[in-house]
Amino acid sequence: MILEGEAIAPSNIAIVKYWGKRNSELNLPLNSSISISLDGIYAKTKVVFDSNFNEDKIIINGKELGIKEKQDYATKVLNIFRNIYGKKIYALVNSTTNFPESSGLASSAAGIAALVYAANSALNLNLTQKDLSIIARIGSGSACRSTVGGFAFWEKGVKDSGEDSFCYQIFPENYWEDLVDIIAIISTQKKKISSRLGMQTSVNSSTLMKCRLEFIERTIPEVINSIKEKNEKKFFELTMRHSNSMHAVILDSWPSFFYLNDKDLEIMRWIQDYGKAAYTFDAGQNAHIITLQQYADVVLDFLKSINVEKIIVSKVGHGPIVLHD
Ligand code: 2P0
Repeated sequence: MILEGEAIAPSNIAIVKYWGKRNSELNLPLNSSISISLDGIYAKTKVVFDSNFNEDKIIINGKELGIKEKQDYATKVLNIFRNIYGKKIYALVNSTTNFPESSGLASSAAGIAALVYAANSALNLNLTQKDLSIIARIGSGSACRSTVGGFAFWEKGVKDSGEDSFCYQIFPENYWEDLVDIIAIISTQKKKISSRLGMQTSVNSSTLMKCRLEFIERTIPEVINSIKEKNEKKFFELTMRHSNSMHAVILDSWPSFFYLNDKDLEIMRWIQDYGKAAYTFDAGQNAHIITLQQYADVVLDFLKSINVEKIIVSKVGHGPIVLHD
């Protein structure tokens, strides 16, 4: 028996960031987070369940994953599907991103979100977006936010089971049409400390973590409101403060690590002086500069003047799409 499904899902950039878990097995976060699904930056994942297979095989951008890598992400997700389906049927997963792996953009969120949609289609399970976001979250936390388009809200939840830690859309992709994300690829080097290890180190050691969690609780309604009202000044300010807050916690962690470099600091200074854009950085050196279409050229001219490796311009995009032949 062979069952196939294929889907695409967007990458996302967090405005309110996920940095710290209360449960590592289920990827239950310490705080709720908010992200933007990115237009044109996506993963395409095909899954083939075959009763003749005796193990899962995962290929990402042409490279087969080793046992540990596959168990930590895709196999965890496939095990949940096998449980729901009620049969031990293994799969071949082939995932590609439309952006170069070397660009330093995270591919796991998009890849896993596409995998859950592809598997749901292959096994004909008709699970809801909410259910799929929970399964994606177990694969990789931020993947749950790639199960919707537009502006995504990942509810941290309070239950140990994780059933109330899921993601939903708060505003659709066409809500704030002139918002753009200009991604400056600063370095294509793989980061030394993974997000998974980094956030655990922060949970174990950062004395600032408690303040950050209070800051997030207090300002999440303000972030949502700034999007609702398209209040760019407030939205830019909060975006930068949430990025700063995460990187402050990271710097405060021990053993110490830090993702930002001199060029990033130069970008931060320039954006703050410019006043019509926001920077936000994930666990890496690449800058996401959120601004409005009418200011994009000024930002692009600045980025060209400091010689970044590559620039990608995106906007708020749609959610996953299941592909049919
Ligand atoms: C985020 N990041 O909210 C934050 C900002 C990185 C910095 O979510 O262990 O790959 O698989 O749940 O989702 C990256 O962490 O971690 C991340 P796991 P994940 O986008």
